[in-house]
Amino acid sequence: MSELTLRPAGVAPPAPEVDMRTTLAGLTFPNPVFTASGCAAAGQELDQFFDVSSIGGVVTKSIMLAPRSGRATPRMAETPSGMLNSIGLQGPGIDAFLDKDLAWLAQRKARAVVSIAGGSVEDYAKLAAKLRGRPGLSMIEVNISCPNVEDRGQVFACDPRASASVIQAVKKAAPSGVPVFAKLSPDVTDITEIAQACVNAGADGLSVINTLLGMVIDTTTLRPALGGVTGGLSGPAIRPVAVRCVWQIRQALPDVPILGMGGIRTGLDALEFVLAGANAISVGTTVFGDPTAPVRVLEELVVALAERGFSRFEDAVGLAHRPPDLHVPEGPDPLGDPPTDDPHGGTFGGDA
Ligand code: RRO
Repeated sequence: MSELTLRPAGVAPPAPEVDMRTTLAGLTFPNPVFTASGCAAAGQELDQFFDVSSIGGVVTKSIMLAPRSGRATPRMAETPSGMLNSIGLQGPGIDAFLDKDLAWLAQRKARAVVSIAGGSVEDYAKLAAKLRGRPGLSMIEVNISCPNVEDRGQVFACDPRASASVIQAVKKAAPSGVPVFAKLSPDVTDITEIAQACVNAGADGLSVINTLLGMVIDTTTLRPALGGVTGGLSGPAIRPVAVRCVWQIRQALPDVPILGMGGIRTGLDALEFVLAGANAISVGTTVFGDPTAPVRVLEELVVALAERGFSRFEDAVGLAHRPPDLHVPEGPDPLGDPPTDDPHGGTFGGDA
């Protein structure tokens, strides 16, 4: 007879053992869950809900050279399974950000990914230079894809040459040894073309994706709901688009680190991005409703991986790209052991 160990009521089951470390451009993070730029400022507000140093990293709201008041209000509108924002890069400017926000993240021992945004190539270079010698800085995310700028010509990520110019300038000016990720827009014909241009220009990795340009019209006022008229669509509504972008870029650029984001609410949502090829994920819009979401998603992802037989997070990255003949059937394998030429045969079960 097998032994049965009863767990007293109210005692949580032991946390599953999965090595959650991930390496992005040579930097190893304790786990792959980050905040998403623009959804948690610089992490101060979240720190009352969980220890911000316990997640992979905090991606800060995009910062510009000068303080900026942003777009006209209203700046948010609800949409089915998502929301539109039209913030317009509101922020204190780089100097105040460095003194207050980055200094706070360093003191909290959080891993900071600083998102920078400029109106010109020179702006980006100046911002990158300002980050030299700053404690607490882990990576730079170059936001070339904000949809809420005055004209679409300023969305560098819609053009491969403009994207490359920004990335090249940032790489030249940035502190050495700090990985530079380019944040891409899904609002393009071929996102892999922009991804390739960024990598050719020196990007160490890619953040995929920013919001999609959208619009809501208020049927009571008979006018656009947002002061800025158009806005960036985020939330679960965009998740399939984001997963598709991660998938396409992983296929085109098998070795480039990808930070995936777009509508992640649960561990299983995160797992989708990982299987598509993301080496890490950012949790964004859902934080507005559940400020504990980054740690909850991390815990759920650990359980989801353990349930599927993974002992290492990194073994799951890009696994959905394996050829169909390596597919593991659902339920007990009627043929017994997986084929010996299956490199993943021993790493996951058939109960997914
Ligand atoms: O500030 C914004 O309005 C904003 C930015 Br910088 C961005 O990158 N994406 C977005 O949806 N909104």
